[in-house]
Amino acid sequence: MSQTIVALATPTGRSGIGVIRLSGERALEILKRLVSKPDFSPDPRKAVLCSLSDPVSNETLDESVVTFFRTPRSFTGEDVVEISCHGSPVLLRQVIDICLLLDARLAEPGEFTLRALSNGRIDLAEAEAIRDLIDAQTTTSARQAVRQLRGELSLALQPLKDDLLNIIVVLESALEFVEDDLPTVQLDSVKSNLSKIASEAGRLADTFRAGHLIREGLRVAIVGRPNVGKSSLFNALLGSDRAIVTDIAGTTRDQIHERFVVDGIPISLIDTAGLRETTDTVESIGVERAKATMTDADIVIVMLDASEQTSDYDRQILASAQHLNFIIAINKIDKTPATDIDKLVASEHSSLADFREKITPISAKTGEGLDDLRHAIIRPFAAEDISNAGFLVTDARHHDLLIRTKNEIERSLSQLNEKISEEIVLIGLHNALRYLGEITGETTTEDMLTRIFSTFCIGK
Ligand SMILES: Nc1nc2c(ncn2[C@@H]2O[C@H](COP(=O)(O)OP(=O)(O)OP(=O)(O)O)[C@@H](O)[C@H]2O)c(=O)[nH]1
Ligand SMILES: [Mg+2]
Repeated sequence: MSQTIVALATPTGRSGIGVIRLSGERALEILKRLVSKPDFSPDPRKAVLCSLSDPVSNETLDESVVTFFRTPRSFTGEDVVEISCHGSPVLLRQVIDICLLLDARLAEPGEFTLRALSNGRIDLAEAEAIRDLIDAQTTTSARQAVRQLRGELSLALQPLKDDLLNIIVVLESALEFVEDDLPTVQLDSVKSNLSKIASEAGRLADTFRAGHLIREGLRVAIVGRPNVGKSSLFNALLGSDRAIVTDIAGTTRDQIHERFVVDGIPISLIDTAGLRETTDTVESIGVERAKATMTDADIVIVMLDASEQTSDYDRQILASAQHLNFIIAINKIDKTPATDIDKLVASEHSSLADFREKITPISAKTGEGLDDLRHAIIRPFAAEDISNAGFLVTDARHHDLLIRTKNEIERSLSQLNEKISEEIVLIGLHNALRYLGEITGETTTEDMLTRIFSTFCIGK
């Protein structure tokens, strides 16, 4: 029997309420000691107001609400006790210490969820969804995590596993009767089912492009020569005066980054030091950092000043962005008569004619063009509105396993077409079934589980 575990389920620090959770055989016993009532027998799933006290000193610790969940009808499937104390870090520490004295041990990261998995309360994809929901940075990724938590991925995979297993059974029975080849009708149906499974695995894998985007987001760097208005744009996109803006060239020296969201995609926006040659040591370090950041970014916004001719510096910056993913923001259109791309390109910025598609005219000062710029940032990554997309695969592990499943099945399919022995074909199909099982956890190794659960937070 596994040991009873305890952890703070709410964040550390002062708060209205702090919840301590216990799971395991001794959970109720420990609660009885904490409320100093040896015959305490709370109704399962009912909140009860209790006085907690220190069993050694008999000192009253808190007035708390406790809830008991009897095995197997609990999150972990074991006896679970949740104690809602007042959210004092000192008090919470004291209650946890008492639980440890009473023979509980501190839970490892994700251990409550791991127990829920081991006891068959949830599958691995659902367990990972709990982690993703907790870690979600945007409402879009939270919504996707909830869909996975409610079993959408597992449900989508079940028919693939069932069909694959049926095919394996057919081919294995054909093996037993070596003299008889599989009748053509049956073979055709096996092939067509296999290609359906492969294409469904492929379709699910393809949703990862959008799924990855809503989960990991984009790194976006604003670069340009000094004073073009990079920090002004940074502030305007964030809607706060985060970066210092002055009319002195070389104001920004160290880069700063902040997050915001466009259509469900989390964006990490980076303001950089203006690119120019300088003898100032601090500024030149900033310039070097800006260049490094540029190459690391998913997309670079090269900023130009609409009220000034494109300079050699601007052209150099554009040249260094050539091999990167970049767009051009022509800023300060409030200062020029030409505010649309055609006029800008026809007047001060004729050397940009080749980049027409990449240009967005903006004014960081008045806010004009900023919506267009927001969309220009995400356009190369999200063709359609992904905040309202269907179910998306968001986990790289799931994506990888789906691709492997598809590849194995396609290989088996071409082996069938080439009339290669069923024995060989079956190897690939068994692999495919194992990969699908690894997503939901039936065939996941201990090592893998340890690795996955180490990415969870303590108390979950
Ligand atoms: N008229 C007008 N002025 C702007 C606009 N954007 C920025 N400015 C002004 O341009 C000057 C430079 O702006 P910053 O945002 O500090 O420019 P920067 O590119 O961050 O400059 P460095 O940090 O020195 O590289 C400030 O005086 C801003 O008020 C704009 O859209 N229109
Ligand atoms: Mg700046």
